[in-house]
Amino acid sequence: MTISRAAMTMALVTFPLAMAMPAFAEEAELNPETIVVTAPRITSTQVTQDDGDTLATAPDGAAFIARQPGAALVDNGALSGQVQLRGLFGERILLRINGQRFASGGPNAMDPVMHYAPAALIDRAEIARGISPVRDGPGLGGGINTVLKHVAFGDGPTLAPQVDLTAQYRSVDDSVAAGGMVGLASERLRIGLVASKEKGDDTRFPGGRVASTSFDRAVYGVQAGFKAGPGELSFEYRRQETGRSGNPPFAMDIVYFHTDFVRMGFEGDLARNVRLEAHANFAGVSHRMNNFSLRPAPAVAMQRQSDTYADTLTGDLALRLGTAERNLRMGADFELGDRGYVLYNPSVPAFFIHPLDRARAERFGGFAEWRTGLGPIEAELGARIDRHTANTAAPRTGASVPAGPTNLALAFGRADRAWEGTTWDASLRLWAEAGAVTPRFTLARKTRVPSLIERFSWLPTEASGGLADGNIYVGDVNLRPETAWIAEAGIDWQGERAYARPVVYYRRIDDFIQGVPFDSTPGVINSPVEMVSAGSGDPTPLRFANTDAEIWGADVAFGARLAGPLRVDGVASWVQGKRRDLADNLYRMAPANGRIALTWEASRWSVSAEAQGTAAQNRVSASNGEVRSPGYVLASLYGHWIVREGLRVDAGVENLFDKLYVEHLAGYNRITGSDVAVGARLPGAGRSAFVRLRWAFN
Ligand SMILES: [Cu+2]
Repeated sequence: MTISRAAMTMALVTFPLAMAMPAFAEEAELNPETIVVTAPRITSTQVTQDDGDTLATAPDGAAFIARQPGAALVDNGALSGQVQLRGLFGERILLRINGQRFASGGPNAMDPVMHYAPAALIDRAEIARGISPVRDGPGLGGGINTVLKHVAFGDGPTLAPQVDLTAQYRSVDDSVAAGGMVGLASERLRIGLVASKEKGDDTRFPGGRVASTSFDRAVYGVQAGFKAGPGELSFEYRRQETGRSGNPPFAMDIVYFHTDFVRMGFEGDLARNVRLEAHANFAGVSHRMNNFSLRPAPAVAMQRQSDTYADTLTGDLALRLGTAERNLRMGADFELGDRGYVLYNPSVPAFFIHPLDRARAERFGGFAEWRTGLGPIEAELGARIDRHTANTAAPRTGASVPAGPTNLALAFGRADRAWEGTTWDASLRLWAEAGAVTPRFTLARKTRVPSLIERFSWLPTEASGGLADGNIYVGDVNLRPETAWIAEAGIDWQGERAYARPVVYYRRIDDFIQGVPFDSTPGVINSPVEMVSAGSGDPTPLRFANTDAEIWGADVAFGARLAGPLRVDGVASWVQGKRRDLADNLYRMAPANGRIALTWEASRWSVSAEAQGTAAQNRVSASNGEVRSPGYVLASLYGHWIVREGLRVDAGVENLFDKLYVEHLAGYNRITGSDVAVGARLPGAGRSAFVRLRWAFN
């Protein structure tokens, strides 16, 4: 929940803590619409620029963000949650970890970007709710940069230790999570280690156990920074080992992810008012999933396993001329991606098939941003242009693969398997500092290039980048990029005793990519694709196509001091999405929802009672066969106690009355032998107690 700036200034003891200092300088320049959500504060005095902390107890980084206004969690598995921001999710949001953007390794995004942000390692999330700045790259909607715990430069010439550790137990899945950072830093040098480990059993709900929801994940890494003259050189390496983890709305579960992240950077002032920033990054994912290790195994002939990889190399260079508040910034960046996956039966060596084979996506872009102002009005104008290419190899198939898929592979191998195009993005943001009120206004044109899955899936499969609607999809080599026209208006109001941050927005999206019936005679099996798809159990496959859509909505965060240490805080979100080319709703849109918390807040401890209400969702997508969901109300109790400066305990009970409910954005169960019926929407977690410790000093 949100803790106000006023509450955090209730100073009793002074404690020097520089952990809010950004390790990557470019992330410090945030627009006023960006909200910063931090890990729970650990001192009674800490005053930071952030908008609050969060009490999410789920292991996933996505859940950490999903409590914010306009945000929601698309739940595809305990470690496979995607963030929805104002109706957009998946690759439509510009997601980064420590400023690094990269491609998921799973064709169904079992490892969405926030899979790589275990809760125990998160320092903060910077959330651009409406649009991401053009300097961060192309992207259709908002952006999220999750910054992991890191060593900050110290004050003196000698190395001094820094520690930031978190441990948690949660009852609903009997899970433990522990992790953090230890390091040494002086004013010129910082070196640190990060590590985390999480393990959980199946999640319980009031009807029993949700099968195939256990999880296992470990992260470890090193980081270093060195100040040389006016600049800082930084280096970071992280390895993530995800073990067996369930994905009940998918046809397979995670066997492993082995993922490496390398990031190098230079940031510094070349001269007065000339700042250079440059980064080079690599992310390499290798992944295995199957339908027999974690869930009840089918007959040997039906057992399937898939090995996938995704490598992403990115680089960026930007020059800022001027001060932090009046400047011209120009830059160039690139992103080179390489992905593929093979589907096979481990017991039948000649049965293998590459639905995506050595597929490449390349992007080279440039941008300019002008930060200026006129009187009380502040402005940021930006534009960027990107050149894209995408291609893939002719698919390989084994000798035991039936004729239907083999012939599709041969036909695809003979076809044109390359695309190239240019996109441009532009944005105008205006805001004004007018005392207690900051009005904000944004106009933008933003783009997204189709994923390699959407473009090159020649084999009808359920690979859809995580839609989890049970439909079988094929791609289209000639898909056009999506283009969104965005208008947003909002007010940040901070009064003496209360605050409110309401926003309204409208997005008109041309060439919105969505599944449409494969041909003009759906259900009539008169094409090779429909034949193969019918053989896999879906006689009405969908084809990714450019359609037209619009999304509009409103959200607000608000709060007030009531009397003495009693305060109230709340969030409410409402979004609607429709196709413009036919009468249908967009798929997986969060129902209207809100939550309100009453908090008794002393300087070193607090207790909160929270109610969370979600409306029924009746505006469902017929195209995706989406099922309606009823509304519900949940209650929770939370508290925290700062035992001493730098040591904090959080505890609470979520879903206090053990209410049975389904989240509209959760998928449908695919696991037999679960306490959830096959095909039923996955239920939310039952009553759950948790306790968490955070210990930090520097
Ligand atoms: Cu997978």
